[in-house]
Amino acid sequence: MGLGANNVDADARPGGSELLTSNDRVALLRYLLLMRAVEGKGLALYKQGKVPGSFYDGRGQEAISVGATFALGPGDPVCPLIRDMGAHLVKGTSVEAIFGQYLGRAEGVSGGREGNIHFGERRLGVLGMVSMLPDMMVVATGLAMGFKLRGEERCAVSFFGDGATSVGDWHEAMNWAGVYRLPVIFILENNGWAYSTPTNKQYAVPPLERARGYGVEARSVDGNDVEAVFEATHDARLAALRGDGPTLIECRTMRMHGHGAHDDMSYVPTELVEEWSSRDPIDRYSKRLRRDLELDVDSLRTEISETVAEAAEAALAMPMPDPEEATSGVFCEDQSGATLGLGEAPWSGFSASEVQQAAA
Ligand SMILES: Cc1ncc(C[n+]2csc(CCOP(=O)(O)OP(=O)(O)O)c2C)c(N)n1
Repeated sequence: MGLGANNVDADARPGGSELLTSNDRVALLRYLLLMRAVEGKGLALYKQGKVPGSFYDGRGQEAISVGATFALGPGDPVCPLIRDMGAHLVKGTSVEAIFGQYLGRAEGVSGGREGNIHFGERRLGVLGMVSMLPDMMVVATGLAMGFKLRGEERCAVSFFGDGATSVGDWHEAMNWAGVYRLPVIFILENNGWAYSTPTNKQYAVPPLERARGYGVEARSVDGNDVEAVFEATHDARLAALRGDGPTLIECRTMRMHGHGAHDDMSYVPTELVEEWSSRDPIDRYSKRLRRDLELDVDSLRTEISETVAEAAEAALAMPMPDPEEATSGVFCEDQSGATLGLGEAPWSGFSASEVQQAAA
């Protein structure tokens, strides 16, 4: 059986995070709505036969990649997986480029070489994922090792699911990060299922306890509360930059769609899905901002769906890639394109001078 919805109710938390201004909170809701709208439209295009391959999304888990990435500085790279479109959006990947990616177009992020999984804009500090789970843990740990050796004030972030915690590389990455006190944040999206395998068939000792066994600070938050995820990541980042080492943040959540569009999730009990529907991260945050800021959420939704519809139209008009180009960029022939650049850092807590300093 997967996770029950018996954890703290975010609606009960009055006020929200003191680290966030009203504009920050609206920005968070905007990213949440954007992620859902982009993936909803992507799924519709897939069902129309316009997206090659399969289609994967993070419905129900939006608060995790959005909240965590919002806490990061421009120089902090992220390693998102298939549930983490929010990381791409917060770092600054354009919605048009994402649709170009879905549709395999020349102006998609990977120039039409891939579908909706293995892509990332390195110039924004986003690494395209390696599918073998949990290899991006090792990549993020290696990045953090590099930052430490070079004395750079940056931390790396890796997202992964509960299933990834059962594989050997997870343990090696945790152990190495713990031993060398590396500036890395491990974001565990514990949705109770690894494809169709529930967590009680996945591990005997919870990931938090295993993390502590490797000397990694570990905490658990409500993954459907975007501000809780933001705060936990903010704290973990400060600890990493202070030299206090790695943190694992378990975000308790539920995947509300199948593993991919081909999976009807019939292995998940209906009652569990219903229970989690009432804890939808976007509905809850919309309710809070209507209450706290008297925000007109409907107008925001309309604006976002228009943006998304226009971006999808623009991508449908993009050319297909030139077949002659298919093998270019497969191997690293030119180091200049391989550099990890600076992403956007929209949180108001980063002053303009901090962002400039990172760029210098
Ligand atoms: C080493 C390895 N084995 C199997 C797979 C196939 N696979 C892709 S995703 C997945 C389930 C992952 O579950 P989890 O990490 O809990 O993430 P979730 O799908 O729940 O978001 C599996 C088995 C893989 N990518 N890598």
